[in-house]
Amino acid sequence: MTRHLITSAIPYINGIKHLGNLIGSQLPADLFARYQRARGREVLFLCATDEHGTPAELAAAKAGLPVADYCKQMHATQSKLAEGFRLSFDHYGRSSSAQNHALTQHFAGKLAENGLIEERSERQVYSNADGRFLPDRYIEGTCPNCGYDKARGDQCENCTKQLEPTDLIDPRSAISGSTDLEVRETKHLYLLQSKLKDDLDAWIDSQTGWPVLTTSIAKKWLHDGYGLQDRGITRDLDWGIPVRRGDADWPGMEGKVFYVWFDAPIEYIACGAEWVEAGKGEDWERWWRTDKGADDVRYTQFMGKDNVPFHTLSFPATLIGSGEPWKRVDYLKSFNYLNYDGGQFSTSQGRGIFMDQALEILPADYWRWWLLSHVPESSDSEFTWENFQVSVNKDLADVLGNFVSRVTKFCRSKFGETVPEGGAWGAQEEALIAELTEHLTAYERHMEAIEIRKAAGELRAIWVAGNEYLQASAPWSVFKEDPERAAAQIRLALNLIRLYAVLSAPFIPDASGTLMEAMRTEDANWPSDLSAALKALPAGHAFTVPDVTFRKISDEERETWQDRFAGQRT
Ligand code: B3M
Ligand code: ZN
Repeated sequence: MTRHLITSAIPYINGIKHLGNLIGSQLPADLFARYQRARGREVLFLCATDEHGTPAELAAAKAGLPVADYCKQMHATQSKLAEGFRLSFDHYGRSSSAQNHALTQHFAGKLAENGLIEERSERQVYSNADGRFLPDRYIEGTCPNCGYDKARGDQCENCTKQLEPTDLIDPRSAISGSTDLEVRETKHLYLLQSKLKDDLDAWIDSQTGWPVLTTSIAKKWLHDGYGLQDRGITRDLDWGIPVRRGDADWPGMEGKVFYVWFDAPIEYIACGAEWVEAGKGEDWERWWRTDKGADDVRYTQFMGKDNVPFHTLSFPATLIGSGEPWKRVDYLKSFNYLNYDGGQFSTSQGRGIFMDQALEILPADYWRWWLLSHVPESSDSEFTWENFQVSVNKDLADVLGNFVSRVTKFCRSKFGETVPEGGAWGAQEEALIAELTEHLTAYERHMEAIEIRKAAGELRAIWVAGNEYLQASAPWSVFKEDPERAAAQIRLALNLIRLYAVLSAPFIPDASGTLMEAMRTEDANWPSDLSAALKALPAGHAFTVPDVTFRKISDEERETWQDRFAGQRT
């Protein structure tokens, strides 16, 4: 049977992620992982923090911490939030791990051996006071265009003009403020991606099942010649993976590190090794090496659309260029952007709702349901508080929550807290099962194809069908004339609650757990035949009435939150 290797783009370490980041890769990846596990398939689901590069250094400096300490703390924070949202990673690793150091250096060594790496000399600004080369954005000065005195070496924030560090008037180091700067020669490594163009082209052509958004982005970068320019894969930074050729020193590269986008995707693989090191798994190569058993692995990646070129071109170039049999992605699911209330979510501007804040105001399932059912799949989508309130109140409280509460409370009052016996199914029940079967088939099809909005629509339809059945069959009136018939109806409805728990678990795992507990069952088997599945809880089986599964969001709450999140996060 196919095994599923699933990775989510690894979030930058530089701060707590907002809901736009969450729905752009990690949450949909979790949905898919949970679904595949529920279907009984073997899954390895990996994610990590992306800890290198200038943004990590800058964030650490802002927090007043050594960068290693900052990353360690922020990894712990991000892990906790991931747990809060019930992201079911088999391992949540770190791109700064020893495993990633070794593997990144290994790949660089192989690429060099295969003639795919070239040293090139460049001229770059060096700060004598800081004793280091400065990346463009670490240089500040006066903008030659508008006179703004805090323009950065890559761009003036005030007039948006793109700059070269040498354009700045009175340049100084953004680290120390020193003006003792000079332009020096420095050597960097370039990955000769252009030599791999034909291999990449052939590989992308062979990926017939990819979504249009993915293929069109890949082809665009491949053919306009820009994406496949040879890429500088080293940087003059202190923090990062030291440039080495496998185990050996790389003469002339002392004090340099690999570029963050070179080592970040390699962390997907290294994370497997971390998973084993952490004692959670036995053999990571069986997932990652086609010569070591990964032939029956289907590898699915999840990411935002801006990450696609790195995953369709740069990372495959590393893997192909190594000449070794590494598992490559089979299906790449990419997303558009989620906007926030008429604008964009923004980490730098603190705009929108961040993962920690979301969990402060409501449990994970409320967010998971809204985000997944509004995932920016075919176009950008927008979070508004009105829409959030309407969806939660309607789908979760009125449809699902209300069904559970009516059925369990009615049963308790008329038959007690056990599944009632007597009566038989009739035409109404047959019709319901036929309808549910149709929706279930569609639900499974969309989940397999990772068509998330469509899947959410089918799940909602499955909940609605139960409500309509209850409304039409009206056991509360039937009970007066024919208690046996009412018993049969309620027995079915109680079984529907268990079925809902099983089918909804990938979307709303906590609520699903609550329902399973209330139904006092551990039978979470995915149904193959609904007539049988709806008899899983036999007459006489005890249950309890659960607490409110989902509560409604009041207008007052909505307004309070709207105000609270209108400004900038402080
Ligand atoms: N950290 C960018 C992002 O979070 C980057 C992804 C790396 S995936 C290997 O969007
Ligand atoms: Zn300017």
